Amino acid sequence: GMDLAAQCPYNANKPGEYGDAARTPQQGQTATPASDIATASTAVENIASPKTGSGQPPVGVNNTIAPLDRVRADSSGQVLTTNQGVPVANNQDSLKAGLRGPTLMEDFILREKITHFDHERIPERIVHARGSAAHGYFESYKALTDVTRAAPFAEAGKKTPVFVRFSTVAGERGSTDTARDVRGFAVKFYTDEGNWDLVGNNIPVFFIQDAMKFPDLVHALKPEPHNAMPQAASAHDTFWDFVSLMPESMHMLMWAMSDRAIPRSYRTMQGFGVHTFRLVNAAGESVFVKFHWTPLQGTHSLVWDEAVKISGADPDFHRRDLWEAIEAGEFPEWELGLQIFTEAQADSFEFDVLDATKLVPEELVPVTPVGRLVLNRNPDNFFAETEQVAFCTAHVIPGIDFTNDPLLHGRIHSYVDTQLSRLGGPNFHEIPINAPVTQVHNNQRDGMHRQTVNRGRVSYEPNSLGGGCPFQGGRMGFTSFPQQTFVEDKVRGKPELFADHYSQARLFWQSQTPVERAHIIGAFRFELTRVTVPAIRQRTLSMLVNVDAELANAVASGLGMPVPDPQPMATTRPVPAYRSSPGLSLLSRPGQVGIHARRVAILVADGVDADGVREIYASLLADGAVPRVVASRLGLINGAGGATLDAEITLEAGPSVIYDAVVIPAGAQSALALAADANALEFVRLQYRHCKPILVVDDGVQLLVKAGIPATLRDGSADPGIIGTQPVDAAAALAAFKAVLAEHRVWARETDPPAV
Ligand code: HDE
Repeated sequence: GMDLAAQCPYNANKPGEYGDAARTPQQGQTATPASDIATASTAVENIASPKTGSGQPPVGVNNTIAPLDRVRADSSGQVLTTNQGVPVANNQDSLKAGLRGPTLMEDFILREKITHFDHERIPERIVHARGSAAHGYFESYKALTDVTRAAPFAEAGKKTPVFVRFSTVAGERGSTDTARDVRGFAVKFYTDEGNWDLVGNNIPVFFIQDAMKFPDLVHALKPEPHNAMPQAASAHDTFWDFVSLMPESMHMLMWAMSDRAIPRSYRTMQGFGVHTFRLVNAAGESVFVKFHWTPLQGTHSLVWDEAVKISGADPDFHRRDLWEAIEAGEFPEWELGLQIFTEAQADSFEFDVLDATKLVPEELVPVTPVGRLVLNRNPDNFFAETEQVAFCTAHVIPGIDFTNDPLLHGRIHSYVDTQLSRLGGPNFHEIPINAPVTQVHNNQRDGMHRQTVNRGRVSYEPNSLGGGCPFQGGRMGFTSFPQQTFVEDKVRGKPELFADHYSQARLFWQSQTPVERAHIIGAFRFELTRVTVPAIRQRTLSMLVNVDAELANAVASGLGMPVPDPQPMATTRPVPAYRSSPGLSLLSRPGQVGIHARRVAILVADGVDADGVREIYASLLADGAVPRVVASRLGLINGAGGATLDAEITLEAGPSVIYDAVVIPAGAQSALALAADANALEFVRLQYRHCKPILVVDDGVQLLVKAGIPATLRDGSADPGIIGTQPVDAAAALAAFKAVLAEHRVWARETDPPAV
């Protein structure tokens, strides 16, 4: 059989969990020697950490990991205690007045246990409740001191520890990962000048321009208040009612209806800071900046039918993907790119850079790569780290500053405020995952759950009793950029340029490939089909008319509705006439990065060419892919000629949608046995429908024939994604299969409605 032990997840960054050290009893929390704590607080890279395992310097240990050791607990070899550290003799039975008598009030052990349990849950995030996170580092390619004094960019090769949380927006904490939704991309940099949170999304623009509308947007998006439906979906009346009355959302809707909203993986999404921020250098000079994260894994998405089915097959699809990739040492990476421009340049743009529904086209300001982000360690505890992490747009450091984007200004308030109820008070910065690696010194005191033991009697400034400490940093500290402000009347309103709601929506549409356009049409059709009020459908169509006639026609025809008149424009100014910006298309982004972490199913039954399977398996594994032997049942498979295989998962537990590609090995008996199992027929049909590469060896082709899979495309040409239907050189066929797998999908095969 397969050597499964060799594929067991092993992450060198967590030796304590999976290495030899896992067998050695660990210290419990209270047993931490004081010397340990002192070492941890010096927080330099590569400190040997006795509590993460063997005591050898763990690969990739970073500043956030070492201080967290102070609070890591590992119970191996330890006696069970109460929260007061009292050893517990019996954890099975409550204390009773006789074996059949009532439970006694004095059972403090039972009461402590139940009381703690009763309070295990905290409020979930009002948006972005569902998420997954990982530790890693940011490494600057070069010094950016000419434009910013921000610590992470101080010198070439400088590494700053980070914690990154990805999320969906609409769904509740337990909702499915593959909902059609925007994804959060929040990065906490633990810099040597305090924490900087870049709280972004996987889409570079937003639905609304002003924080005033955010509660309305979220109320419209979330499950409807009377019946709490639908979960994790925008396809319902209240959402489309709201956005069709808010034409400023049109640009974002185009992105949200594109394949960006159904990523293949968190690892294959771009990230964006969205707002225009400021960089400020040591001389106090400032430029504007937009932040871009580009995945080195390529930019790939699911197809909608697949996303829907994955919701049932594996609602943790993205969480699992991120976790498994990191455990397997396939550390995901993103390149940070900056669009840097001056205030004078911004004044010349045909849009307002303070308007978060607009992006700065790359043709106007190129994206300059400045560093890379690597995620190399999974959290030890989901609640302590991923749930309790508090990202706040107010968390900036010297060198990073805000602009007057009215959406950003609302966020600067909101994120700190929401943590007060979510994490229960003003000391959430002391929760280990939120604590900076720099020391905190100020005169803030007390409050719920205070951890710090502040010494001395001075908690005010100025003081003489404490020698004036802690003292103001002056120019060393954060100084707001002295942006010139003009005295104007107080007003509730927007600049005129904010009223152009369609130019960039059209730019986005025009930049998409035909395949991506078809998917956008399909997404609007699906969402508006779920809308029950015809007037809302019609109003949305009237917005689409302003974007593009072909788009509006196609969506209207899918809904069986006539194309309405265009919605009146909010602006009378001439609007910019953009052509296209290829970088806005996922499919035209370079993404040839091999087949790392791609999941490949190998379908087998008795009579299969077991040696052939073993070779293909080893070759895929060697290239970083994740092959799996899939069969009708678990256990031993008797291959042709006496060789055997172990089935790793069944067709029922590992259905088509969770694999990126399928291999049908040689063996007529095996192919025919599989063809008798409807799960196998459905498997290959869905692989075909979802445009996935299919490697078929020799007589294995009988499974494709029985499943009714056409060997040619509609135009009669050979399907470039079905490889090896003829007896060809096995090595050449496998190489061709890998090449198609690296491309991810065979779009030429796609039809609407699906042909198979
Ligand atoms: Fe958020 N958003 N947001 N948002 N947001 C939250 O903060 C808010 C916006 C984003 O992984 C909340 O801690 C307002 C834009 C991410 O923990 C809350 C406005 C962008 C996350 C909040 C916006 C985002 C949040 C809920 C409009 C992309 C998850 C829990 C003025 C640039 C962070 C929390 C994580 C979370 C408010 C708009 C991204 C309520 C008021 C634009 C990635 O504070």
